[in-house]
Amino acid sequence: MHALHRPILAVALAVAGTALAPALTFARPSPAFGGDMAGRLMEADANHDGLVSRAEFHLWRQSQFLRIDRNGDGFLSREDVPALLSGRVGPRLDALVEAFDTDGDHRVSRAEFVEGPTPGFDLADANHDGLVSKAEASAVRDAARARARG
Ligand SMILES: [Ca+2]
Ligand SMILES: [Ca+2]
Ligand SMILES: [Ca+2]
Repeated sequence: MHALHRPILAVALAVAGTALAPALTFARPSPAFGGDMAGRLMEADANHDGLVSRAEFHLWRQSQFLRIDRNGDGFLSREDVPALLSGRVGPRLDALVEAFDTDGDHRVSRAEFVEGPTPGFDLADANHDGLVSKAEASAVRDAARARARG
């Protein structure tokens, strides 16, 4: 960890952290994150047919996993949060571990994450056909924005 004290690296980590935070927001299964998630859900549409299938969603989760697993050990844990960001990002990661850690080892394996709860997808898939359309994603986003406005 001594390398982290070098200022340039610290800045690089701060920038990386801004990418890490939304990834964690997405992963966190809380009703409040619905809008945030829906805005980015269409990123999972790998074949660009305007629909996100569960298979596409799971594939997308794999790329999210690689983003969050910053130390590349194959598990999501506090060790992936730079000390610099532990105050802001740490609690989100704790929430993620709480929601996704099915075997109770206090870290989240790739399988636990990829196959874990999908509250955002479920919320967006209003007609329960296993596909999220652009319209469904927009509807969730708009509803969340309306809630945010009060
Ligand atoms: Ca698709
Ligand atoms: Ca890790
Ligand atoms: Ca685990």
